Amino acid sequence: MENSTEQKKVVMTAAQPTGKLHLGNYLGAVKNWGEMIENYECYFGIVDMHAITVPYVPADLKRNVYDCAAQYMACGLNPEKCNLFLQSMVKGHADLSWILGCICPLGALERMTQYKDKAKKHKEALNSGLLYYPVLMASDILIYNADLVPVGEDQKQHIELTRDLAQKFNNTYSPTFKIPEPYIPKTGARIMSLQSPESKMSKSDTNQNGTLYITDEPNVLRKKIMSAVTDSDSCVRFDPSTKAGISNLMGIMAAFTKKTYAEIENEFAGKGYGDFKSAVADVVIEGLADVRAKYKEFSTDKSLIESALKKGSMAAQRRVNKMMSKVYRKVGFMNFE
Ligand code: AQP
Repeated sequence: MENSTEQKKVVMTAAQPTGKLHLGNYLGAVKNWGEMIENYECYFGIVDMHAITVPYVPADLKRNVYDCAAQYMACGLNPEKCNLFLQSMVKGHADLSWILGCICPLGALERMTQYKDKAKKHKEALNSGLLYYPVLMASDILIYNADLVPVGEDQKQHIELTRDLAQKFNNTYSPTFKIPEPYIPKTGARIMSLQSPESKMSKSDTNQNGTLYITDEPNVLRKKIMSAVTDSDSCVRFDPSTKAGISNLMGIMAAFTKKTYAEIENEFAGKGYGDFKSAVADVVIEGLADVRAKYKEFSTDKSLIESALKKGSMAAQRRVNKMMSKVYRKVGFMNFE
C-alpha cells in the first residue's frame, strides 16, 4: 500500500469498545490498519457512542475503552505514528450525524442488514440509536474527509450508505466531502464462527467457543480450534458452500501465512482434519504471540493509554473543527465568532 503523493491520504476507521477484539476484528480490520500507518495520515477511533446502542453498564464501557486502546497499541497502532481517538471526546461527530440524518431516507436505514440482525437480538431493548447507527458511522468517516476506510466485509453496506450521503450532501449544498473508498482485505475480510461457520465471528455470540480472542491464552486458542465444527468428509478443500468450517479455517491460515488456498490444499492432501486443525492452531498461536505479550505490557499502563488517547483526540478535534466550520457554513448555520 504505497501513498506516494506529497500530501498523505487520510485513513479513518474504528471499532466499538464492547469487549475484547476477536480474530475477525484483527484479521478483517486492526492488523491491516497497523500496516497503513507509515504511508497515510491515520485516524483510528474507539467509538464509544456506537457502543451505547445496545444495553450496557457504564463502568464496563470505561474499562473497555482502556482495554480497546491497549489492544490497538498491541496490534501495532503506535500512537506516535497515528491518531488514536475516543469518539465521545471529539466534539462534532454527533452534530454532523444530525445534519446527515436530515438528508438520509428512513428506508435506507431500515434496509441495513446489521440493524435487522441486531433488532432481532435486542427485541426488548430496541432503541432508535440502533437504527441511526449507520448515520453516525457516516459522520465518523466524513468528518475527517477520509480517502480510505479499511473495514471487514460486514461494514460494506454501511460504507455504501456513507458514500451515498456524501454525494447527496455535495449535490444538495456544494462539493464538500470526498467520496471515501472502502479497503476490504483479500483474506480475513469475513471470519466466521468456529461453531456455526454460517455466521460471522462475533463478540456477542452466545456460543463463545466459536470466537477466538486475540488475548486468549495459547491453550484456549488451541482448544477452541481443535473443537471447530467441520464436515463428514475428510479432505482439506476450499469450498465455503459445502465445507464452511474447513474453508473458514483455511481463510484464517491464509490470512496469517499469505499462502494460497491451493498451497494449503496441497500441503494437507491425504492428511486428516486433526492434523490440519493442529497446524491452524500453531499458526494462530504464533501469529498472536507478539500481540498477546504487548497487550500484557500496555494494559497495565493506564497513563500510557490516557496520554495516547489525549494526543490522538486533540489531533482529531483539530481536523474535525475545520471540517465542521465548513459544513455549518454550507448548511446555513451562523457563527458569531
Ligand atoms: N467476523 C469478522 N470478520 C472480519 N472482520 C470483522 N469485523 C467485525 N467482525 C468481523 C470488523 O472489525 C471492525 C470493528 O468492528 P466493530 O467494532 O463494529 O465490531 P463488531 O462488528 O461490533 O464486532 P462483533 O463481534 O460483531 O460485535 P457484536 O457481537 O457486538 O455485534 C470492523 O471493521 C468490522 O468490519
